[in-house]
Amino acid sequence: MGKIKQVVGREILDSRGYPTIEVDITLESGHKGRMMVPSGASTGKFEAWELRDQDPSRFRGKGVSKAVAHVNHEIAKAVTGLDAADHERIDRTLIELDGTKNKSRLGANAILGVSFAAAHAEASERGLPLYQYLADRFGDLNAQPSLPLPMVNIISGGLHAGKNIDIQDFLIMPVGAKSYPEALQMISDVYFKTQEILAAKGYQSRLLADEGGFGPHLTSNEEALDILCESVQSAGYKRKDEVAFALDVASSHFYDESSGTYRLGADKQELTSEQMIEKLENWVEKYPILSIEDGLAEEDWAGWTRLTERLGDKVQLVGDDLFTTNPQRIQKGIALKAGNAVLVKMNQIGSLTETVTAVKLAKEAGLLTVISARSGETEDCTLADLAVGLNGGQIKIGSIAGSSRTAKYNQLWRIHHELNGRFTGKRAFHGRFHQ
Ligand code: 2PG
Ligand code: MG
Repeated sequence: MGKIKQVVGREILDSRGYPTIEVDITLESGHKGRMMVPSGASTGKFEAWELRDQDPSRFRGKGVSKAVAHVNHEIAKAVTGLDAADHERIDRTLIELDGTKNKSRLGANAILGVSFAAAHAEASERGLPLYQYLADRFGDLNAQPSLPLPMVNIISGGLHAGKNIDIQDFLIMPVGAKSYPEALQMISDVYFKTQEILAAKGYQSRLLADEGGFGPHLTSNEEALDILCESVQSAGYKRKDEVAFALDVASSHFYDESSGTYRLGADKQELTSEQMIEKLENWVEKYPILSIEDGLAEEDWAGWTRLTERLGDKVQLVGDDLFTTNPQRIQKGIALKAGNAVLVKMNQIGSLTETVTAVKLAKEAGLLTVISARSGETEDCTLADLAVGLNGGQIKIGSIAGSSRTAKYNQLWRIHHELNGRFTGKRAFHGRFHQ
C-alpha cells in the first residue's frame, strides 16, 4: 500500500480535439499513476455528469479547466494522505465530497481521473501490471485474467459520422479466432476489404468517422449490412461461424419521445417500438448478427422487455444508454428482464469501484458484459487492462484506425504475450446464441 502524496490534474486533448482531463497521482514512495479520461458524443441521459466550462471563449465552451481546478484543489486536499489501495475509501470520499447524485458538482470527469489514477499508482507501487492488480483486487476468484473478444467498428453512422445513416455502429466479432493476434488479423482483412468495396461502389472510403470506421453516405441502413456481408465473404471468412456482426443501433438518438416513435431518416421510416423490434428481428433472420446494442431507446423499458422475449435467446442484447453502467438501472433491467448484456463504460458511472460493482452485478445475474471505450478517447490504455483484469469477456474499442484506438488494441497485444495467449474468444457467450 502507498500513501497518496500529490494529485495533479491538467487539460489535454482527446481524439476529437476537445479538452479532457489527465490526472497524475504520486505516492510517498515516488510511484506514480496516470489516467486520461474519455468522453462520449452519443451520451445517455442517465450518465454521470461530465463537467465542461461552457465558456465560449475557450475550446468552443468545451474546456475542462473548472474540473481540473477541482482536482487540484478540493479533491487533492481530500485524498492526499489516503491509502491508494483503499479504492472504496477513495471513491466514497470523492462521491461524498461531490455531494450530488450524478457527480455534477466536481464533475464525473474529475472524479474518474482521480479514482483510476490511484489504481495505476498502486499497481506501480506493487510492481504489477494494471490488469493483474485489478484481477487480484476485483477479478473473478475462479478465473484467470483472459483477453476479451473484440467487437470492432467497421462502418459508422449516427452522431459519429455526421448522421449519414441512422444506425451508429456496424461492427464485426471474429468469433472464429483462436487467439487475439488471429482476431486482429481477421479484423484487418475485413476492414481493408470494406474499404475496397466502398471505393468500388463510388463511396468515400478514405474519410473516417470518430471511432476510425468508414462513414459513407449510404442509401439505407441495410446497405451497410450488405456491404459487410460482401467484405466478410471476399476476405474469405464464413459469416457467423468465423465473423459475426454486431450493431450499435444507438436508437435513443433517433427516438422521438413525444410520438414514441423511431425515426430512421436513411430508410424514410417512422416506426413504433413494436415495428422497430420487427425490423431488428428481420435483420437477425437475414444477416449473421450476434449482438445488438441499444436496439430500443433508453426509456423504452416495456419495449426492451418485449425485445428480450423475442430475441434474447438468439442474440446478445446490450444495454448502453439503457443502463449507463449504473447499478440501479442494471438492477431495474434484471427485474424487468430487459436485455441480456451490459455495456460497461467507466465514465458513465464515474469511479473504479462503481464500475466494478456494475460488472459484478451483471455477471451475478447472468448478464454478459462488453467493456467499452467512448467515441472521444486518448492514448490511455486503462480500458484494455480493465477488460482483462475483470474478465469482461468482450471489448469494444472502435475501429483499427487512429492511435487512440490502436493504443488499446496494442496494449491487449502486449498482454497477450504476458498471458501466454489466454484468449476468451467466443467463449465470451458461454455457448448461448448457438455459438
Ligand atoms: C457508444 C459509444 C462508443 P459514445 O454509443 O457505444 O461507440 O459512443 O462514446 O459517443 O457514447
Ligand atoms: Mg452505444
